[in-house]
Amino acid sequence: MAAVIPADPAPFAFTPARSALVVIDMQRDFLEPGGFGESLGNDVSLLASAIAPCQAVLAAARAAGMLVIHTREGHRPDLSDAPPAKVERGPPGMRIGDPGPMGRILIRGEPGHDIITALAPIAGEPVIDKPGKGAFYATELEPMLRHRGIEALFVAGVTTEVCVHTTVREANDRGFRCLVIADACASYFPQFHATALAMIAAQGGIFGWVSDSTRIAAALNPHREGKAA
Ligand code: C5J
Repeated sequence: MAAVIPADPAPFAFTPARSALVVIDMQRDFLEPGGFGESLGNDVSLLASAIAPCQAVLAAARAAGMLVIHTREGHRPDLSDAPPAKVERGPPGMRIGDPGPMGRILIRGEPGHDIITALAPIAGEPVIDKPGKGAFYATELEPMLRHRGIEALFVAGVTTEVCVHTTVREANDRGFRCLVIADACASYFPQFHATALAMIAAQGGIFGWVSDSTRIAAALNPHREGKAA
């Protein structure tokens, strides 16, 4: 059954069975002190605003029976999938692979690489480990979506202008229609968050649509509107 969500620059029509919620990189390394985000000089508390909206859209998508996919940015312990140009960024001693309070920075299997407890995947939800900023680069995401007949993505996570933007651009080029959930995304730079969202919806929605968690939850679970959660 088709549904419509109010969005910028125009209403977003979708079929829940052919749509997936993709939650990008809501990891301790980005959201908690002592991880990759803080090692680059960022105030990680700025990403906390996305947690409750992500919880709301996760609950709505799960209740609607929609496919939910989580991603994690990170690298193999031997760094064989980490380009030197990426590893060399940031202050020496606080780079990818260096030891930190949550284990080695941005390394798979370390505590910092985990998705935050508040947004932990549940059984049956695929988790895509990605070495790059985009969730399609060097991952199994595209075949996973194609095999399930997915044509629309609802995208949440961090950071808006880096991994969310890159993933939405990659998805758009592959023919997926993307609805970015504004309040379920966040950046260390509030001005970049606002500009990144404006860039998506500008020019008639040059590579996507933008809406928010309240409107999406209402569209996914219309019968629940006005009822206690
Ligand atoms: C960054 C991400 N910002 N998940 N990663 O390096 O946006």
